[in-house]
Amino acid sequence: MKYFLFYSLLLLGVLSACSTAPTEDIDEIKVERVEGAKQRNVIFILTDDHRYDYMGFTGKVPWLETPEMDKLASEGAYMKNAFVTTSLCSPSRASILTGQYSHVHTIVDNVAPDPGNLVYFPQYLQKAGYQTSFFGKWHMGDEHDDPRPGFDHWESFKGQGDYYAPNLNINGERVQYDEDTYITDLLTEHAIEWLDKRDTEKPFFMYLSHKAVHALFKPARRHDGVYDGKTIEKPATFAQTVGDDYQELKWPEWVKQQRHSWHGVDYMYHGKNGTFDENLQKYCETLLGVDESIGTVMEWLRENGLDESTMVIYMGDNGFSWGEHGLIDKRHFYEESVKVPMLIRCPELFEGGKNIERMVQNVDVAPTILECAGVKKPEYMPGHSMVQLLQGNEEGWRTRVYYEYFWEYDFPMTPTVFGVRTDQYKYMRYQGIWDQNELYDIINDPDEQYNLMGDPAYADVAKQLASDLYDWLEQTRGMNIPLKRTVKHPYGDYRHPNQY
Ligand SMILES: [Ca+2]
Repeated sequence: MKYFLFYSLLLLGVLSACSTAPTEDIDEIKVERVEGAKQRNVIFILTDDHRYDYMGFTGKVPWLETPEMDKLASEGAYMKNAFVTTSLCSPSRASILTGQYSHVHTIVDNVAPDPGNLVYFPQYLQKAGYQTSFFGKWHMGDEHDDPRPGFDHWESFKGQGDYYAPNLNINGERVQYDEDTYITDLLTEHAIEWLDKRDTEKPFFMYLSHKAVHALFKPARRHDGVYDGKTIEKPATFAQTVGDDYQELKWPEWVKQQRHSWHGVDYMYHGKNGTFDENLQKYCETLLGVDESIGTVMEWLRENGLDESTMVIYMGDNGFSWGEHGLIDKRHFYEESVKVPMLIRCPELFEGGKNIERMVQNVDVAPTILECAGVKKPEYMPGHSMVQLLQGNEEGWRTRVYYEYFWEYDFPMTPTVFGVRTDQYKYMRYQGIWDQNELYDIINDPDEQYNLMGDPAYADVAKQLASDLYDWLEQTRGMNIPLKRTVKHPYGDYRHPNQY
């Protein structure tokens, strides 16, 4: 088996100092403690497909109310430029848990198998004396919901799970809940029960991973209908692909094509879940349950006198388009797809009420939490602890974030894309398709409307960013695209049904 694994990795071209680091055997994991460092309690709350700006305090959606998120932001920090390295559930989750890029951990899409050599950062916490727990959506590397390494207590479900009548795998035991049980509430309730029963002599880490607000959206019954009739002002880039206006703007053809697909505004979810407005309303109503969950967790911390010392991180696993470029959902490298909500609160560590502009990434989560646990970051993790930014020190912080998305058989309308973003520019390079690459000045064109590619005035910028992109790929062993066996009928491709 060992030799087979070695050979597979070699084939994938991902064998590197990064991916071969530790094994999943807890006894072989080396933990280096920082002498004298406090072992802080940490609660990480992850949500699914919540975009970065759909929160009450941003004012983006005037009627959306998220009082608990607002409070987290005002008492903590709003990371305004928090990015995922791949905008898709499984790859981003794997990046959070392993601190690695997608081409390194190889969970490049939602069906990629677990390569068997991944180490999840909670394994280091366990080794450092923490009690750890996982509640909710795992959906990463194999479909099963059996307990994964790193967690003393485990509650999860297969794949996407169900909003109502959920079925949980609780430490290996299967439990079926009734039709009135709503997943967000159930996970929160169980998380609080675990906190109540914890060993108060040991530090804790809790990973609360909501199914909400993933499509097909279903709010808690108490929230169902509260946003009936509401709509948003359509984004500036909503309509250019109705006709041919997009050609003047030099948008790629795939964007036009995707408009009438599972992930486009004209045929969203193939009509299975209502109109654009109805979907948007249900998305926002579903988010209200998550906001209440945050409130319940924060109330428990206050009641137990732990609200000053505990680090609480709220984050989304990827962003979501609501009509920008005529698209819905994620995968592509436009801002609303790759930016995620990230709120961090820990009064004992830093003063609240901050908006932090510097670019952070999902691969920074593991280093941040390890620092809070007084554990040195393993050398192979490329991310950085965000604690320095939270404490006002920007020295040496990154000036570029890189992006990769690998084409999926089931959703073939979004091509493979690699990219790089600075504070001012974004460069997108498509792979395996005859189409237009993209370059935007996101300071002067935040809606990403005017593609500057081919403009002689920006040729040097494009050339430099392309060069930076390939430097990153070369340095991180990202020059090979991981392929997976896909022999089945495609799921989200209405043009080619029942084909192989
Ligand atoms: Ca997701």
